[in-house]
Amino acid sequence: MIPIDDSPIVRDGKSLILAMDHGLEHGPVDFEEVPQKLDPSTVFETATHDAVTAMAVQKGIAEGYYPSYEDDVNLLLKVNGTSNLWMGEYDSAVNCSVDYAAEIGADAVGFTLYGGSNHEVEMAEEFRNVQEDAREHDLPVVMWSYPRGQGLKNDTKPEVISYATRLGLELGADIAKVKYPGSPDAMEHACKAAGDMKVVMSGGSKTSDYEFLSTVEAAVQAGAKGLAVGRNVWQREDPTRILDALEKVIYEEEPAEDALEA
Ligand code: FBP
Repeated sequence: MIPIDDSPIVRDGKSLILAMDHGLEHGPVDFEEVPQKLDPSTVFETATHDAVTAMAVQKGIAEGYYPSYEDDVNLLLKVNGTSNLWMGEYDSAVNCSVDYAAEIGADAVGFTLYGGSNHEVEMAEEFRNVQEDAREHDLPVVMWSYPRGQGLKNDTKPEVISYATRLGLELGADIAKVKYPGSPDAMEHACKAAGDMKVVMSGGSKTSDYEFLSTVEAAVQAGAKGLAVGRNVWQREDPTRILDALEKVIYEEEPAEDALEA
């Protein structure tokens, strides 16, 4: 593990990663209600908020848009990803090398591992290369640890999420991003299973302000070190308002209700 607390993607031991790789992972459908967000610059603007410690994007978006934001945004380059057009067993193509990510200014790299997929073995081997190359460049590695596949009927069960965080620790991630396992106790166990590796909660599809913030609050109280979120921020009409509230819930550990009142 590298001294992750010194990384620019960490603020006071925590992270708020703004993800915008949905155009690849889900397709333009995620932008239907917010068509202006099809322009990646709009989300880079949102990522300049002080609460955001890194913006997670794929290589093409980084090449095209990051140069205008490199003074104000930390880049987390997602080095694998697959479209929703792919109908096979869960897998993810490695789309960018760590060397190239470093060359275009990445502050960290991200990698999705589908533990439990029929492709887990190949994916873990790819992760090994990414993780070791990242060490050469002193770049932290964030694992999107998403157990999924034919054998897994419920990918947010407590034991599945604890296994997901543990996979991150065992394989050498610095941060693992996991789905909320449904209760504070289950989240606490998942964080303990991660040892001293940081766990961040995954945002998920858009919910109400209170529902979203109270889940983030519960996750942070249970030991999560922040959030990696996309739709719950940039699909909102006013992303700044929710980021102001997230800043309070994550870094100041304020209750969701108080954070929303301000
Ligand atoms: P959201 O907060 O919008 O769920 O984004 C986080 C993220 O991990 C993205 O990086 C990724 O595109 C998406 O979720 C994948 O979601 P899923 O595979 O659950 O549909």
